[in-house]
Amino acid sequence: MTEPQPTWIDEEHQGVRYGLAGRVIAEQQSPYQRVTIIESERYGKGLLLDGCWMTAERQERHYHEPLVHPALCAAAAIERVLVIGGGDGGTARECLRHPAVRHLDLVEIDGLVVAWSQQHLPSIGGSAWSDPRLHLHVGDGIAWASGAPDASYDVVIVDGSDPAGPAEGLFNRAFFEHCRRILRPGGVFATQSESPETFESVHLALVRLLREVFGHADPLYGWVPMYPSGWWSWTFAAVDGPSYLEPQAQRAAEVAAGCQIWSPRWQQGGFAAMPAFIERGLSH
Ligand code: SPD
Repeated sequence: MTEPQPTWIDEEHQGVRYGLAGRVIAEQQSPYQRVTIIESERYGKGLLLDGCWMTAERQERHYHEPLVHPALCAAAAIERVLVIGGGDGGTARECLRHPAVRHLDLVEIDGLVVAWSQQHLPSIGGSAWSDPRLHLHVGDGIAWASGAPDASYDVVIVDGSDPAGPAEGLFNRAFFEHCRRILRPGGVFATQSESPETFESVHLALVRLLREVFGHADPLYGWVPMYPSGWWSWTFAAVDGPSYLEPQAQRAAEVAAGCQIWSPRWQQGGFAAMPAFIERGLSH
């Protein structure tokens, strides 16, 4: 059988296409969403959910390192970590590079995302899949957070997709209140918080809500070239104070040499790089 010729695979928003030349190698409707695996020349194999880019082998570090290290380098302790979503394994992989992490619960709603990531994108989860500290649960992360005991995690990370479909509940007050409740004192919460350009109103509403719920929340800006506009954000929150702004030197030193994007210097610039229209939007 001849292989399909490369074509354009696009995510489309508001009259703009964000695409890669490549071919679809697997596609299936799961109980939750359409799961697509592609192969591209530029970024290798990749994953889309409901037609939206999630990750790709040679691009994923732009997203996973900024989501993980500001939180893991700041929380008072990092013994117990919860990751909600993140079924490709990239967020878990970055967390488990921190030797002080003893137990990581990864709660992904869609078993097909996990199975196909392990099969087609094994480098993204890497050694996380066989790390005894990883506890994989295929189930609803919102229910997991609401059922978890008070003060049971040092870090909670939400690595969900966009606020439509199965990830919608990962953007609301009730869910964030549980995330705050299950954090230990000195704990840090982190979530992907969409593009300030393509999803300006979602981004603003999310940062405002996290500030209300946790008391402290700040967005970090960077680039994920395959995502809409390429301009992305991650938001960190904490009850006790904005510890996430400054990485602890010892923790940073343990992971920095293995990072492609994140460094203490990059993080400092990313928090400072708030665009003026977002600064204005957050001031009222
Ligand atoms: N619009 C893309 C939002 C993607 C968030 N999660 C990606 C999963 C990578 N682990």
